[in-house]
Amino acid sequence: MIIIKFGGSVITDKKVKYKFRPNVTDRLVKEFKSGIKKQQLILVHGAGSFGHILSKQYELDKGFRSPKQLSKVAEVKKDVRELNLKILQILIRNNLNPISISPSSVISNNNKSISKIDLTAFDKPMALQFIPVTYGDIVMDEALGFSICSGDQIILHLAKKYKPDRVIFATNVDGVCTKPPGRGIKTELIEKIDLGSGPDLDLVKQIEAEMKVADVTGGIFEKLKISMEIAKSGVKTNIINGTVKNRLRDCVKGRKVIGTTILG
Ligand code: IP8
Repeated sequence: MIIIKFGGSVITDKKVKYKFRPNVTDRLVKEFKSGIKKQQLILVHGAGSFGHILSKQYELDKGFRSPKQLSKVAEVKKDVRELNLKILQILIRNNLNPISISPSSVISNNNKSISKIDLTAFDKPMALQFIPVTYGDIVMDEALGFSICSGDQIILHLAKKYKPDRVIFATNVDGVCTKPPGRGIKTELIEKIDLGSGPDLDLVKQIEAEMKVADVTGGIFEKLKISMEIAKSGVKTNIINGTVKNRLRDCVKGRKVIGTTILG
């Protein structure tokens, strides 16, 4: 099994509300399709500018604060569903058989973390070789009323449960760097983090300040933390640049590509 995340910053323009990138998404779909052999696939996608902008503006990541937020929660949930529909359409046009799983129907949070997830919603479609497709969403939260459940959090749970051969995060950066890139400071891509050999956590913490755009679920640093959690259950993660042509294809094929690999 392979679990792939289409990052919201790849499939949308994260700075422009509702700017979907159909061509990029279509290319990514074609790439994993040509790379995959017979493995089962689960696809998870981020919310991008369909979820993060309003969530940040109305502090939806903090949970219920005021009744004024409710219409915004409703709106974001509709918006991320709309993004999901666009992706389903592209998958179907590429002759794949996706089954969409709405996170809020199968997941509950407690204080921003997943406390319940109904995996039969994934098991049953997979038994028929459908591709389960799910996404970052707002879900009900036992402590906070509602909270954000990122695609990365969902992947962490799925990876722990299904122990896939690999998790691949298709992001808009080459991987995790020693320092935030693009500020004239010398930075290097961290090619491999092997938890078994004790990674230098101070090094990876330096990238925390990287994401300047609205991102209520933490950006590349959060992704690294999640990948390290995934690695603890023995599952390998690749963080790669999905904006570069054929990188996802080659990664799915098991070729060595530019990126950060996290091993348990
Ligand atoms: O883009 C965030 O999911 P992500 C979901 O996977 C919302 O982090 C609603 C902002």
